[in-house]
Amino acid sequence: MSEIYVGLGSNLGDRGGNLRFALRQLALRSSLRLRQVSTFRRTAPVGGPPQPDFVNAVARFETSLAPLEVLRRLQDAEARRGRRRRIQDGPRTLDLDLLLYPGVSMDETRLTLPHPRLHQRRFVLEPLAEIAPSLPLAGGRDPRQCLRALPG
Ligand code: PH2
Ligand code: MG
Ligand code: MG
Repeated sequence: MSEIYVGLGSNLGDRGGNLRFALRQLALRSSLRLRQVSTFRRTAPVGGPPQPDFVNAVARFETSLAPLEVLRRLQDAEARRGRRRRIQDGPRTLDLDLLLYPGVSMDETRLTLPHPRLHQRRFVLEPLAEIAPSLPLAGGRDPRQCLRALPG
């Protein structure tokens, strides 16, 4: 069993409802067990075209699935919420990103682990600091230390 972290985001439709749908959908099968969820936070969009605010959260799951199998489950849940991949970094009903899979570091077109922008994104680091304050991230720093290193 591995303890993995998933970033959740939505800035279209019922944003909180979309995140709750994803958590329910992912936990339907016993191969992914929901262990902890951060609070849902409203965040200003980072990058991309002008777009509505996001609701973001981070969840920890226990899983027997391999990283690419987890990715498939995340993409399946995104598709079930009607996500269309059109504009890069554009508005989305549901975005599920595999952030960390312990002991796995990989760089493929389909999946990069750890998530390459994890330690630079306040909308990921703040909820992660809430549920995993001492988790070692880039360069051995924990989420709070990464937050302190952010500009502004
Ligand atoms: N996701 C992005 C780009 N920008 N901004 C916020 N606040 N929250 C997100 O989840 C987000 C973003 C690409 O996935
Ligand atoms: Mg994303
Ligand atoms: Mg994504």
